[in-house]
Amino acid sequence: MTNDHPRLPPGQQAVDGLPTLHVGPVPAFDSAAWDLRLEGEVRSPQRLTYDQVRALPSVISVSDFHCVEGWSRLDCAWEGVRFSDLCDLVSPTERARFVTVGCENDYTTSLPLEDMLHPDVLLAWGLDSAELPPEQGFPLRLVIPHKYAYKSAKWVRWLRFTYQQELGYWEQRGYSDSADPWREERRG
Ligand SMILES: Nc1nc2c(c(=O)[nH]1)N[C@H]1C(S)=C(S)[C@@H](COP(=O)(O)O)O[C@H]1N2
Ligand SMILES: [Mo]
Repeated sequence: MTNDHPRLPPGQQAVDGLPTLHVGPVPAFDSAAWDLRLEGEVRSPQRLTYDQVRALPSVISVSDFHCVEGWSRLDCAWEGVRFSDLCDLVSPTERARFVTVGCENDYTTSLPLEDMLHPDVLLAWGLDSAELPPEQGFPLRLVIPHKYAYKSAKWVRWLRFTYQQELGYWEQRGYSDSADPWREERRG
């Protein structure tokens, strides 16, 4: 991201731990039954097993995490695959403008494709040199540091490339869809 804004967004306080926050129970993970579907406006839809996901080229990317409720956790060292690398696998069509992210327990969010393509946007399985704890999104979560954390969906199961935007779980309930922490876009 650019450095033309303060590191800590307005109205945020840095905290030490990562407070755990989600709707519904922590889902069980069965690697034999689990898959990740990449679908919609793409030339080659994919269905990846968990082993296939973990075999993709991975990176460690350090970024800050900003929850809309006012806490920020600085310097999270996320490990996973860049969304842009997943994108290369499926080759989006010219019509692909948004991505809807679908999770266990019917949690969803969505983002413009352009935002998803930033190099610090990962599908992550690790944090700070350890596997993610289940309550923090294991086996796979989205990390999109330049948006409020309700966009960083845990327990991701599918990514749908779309032409029309599909509003996510919190976005349908009054939270901002653009969710830019430096503009304090908290409510829609
Ligand atoms: N599947 C799912 N992902 C989710 C949520 C959720 O309810 N379900 N909550 C979001 C919100 S509001 C926040 S602040 C972060 C919290 O991430 P953490 O529990 O790892 O701190 O997860 C986000 N991802
Ligand atoms: Mo949040």
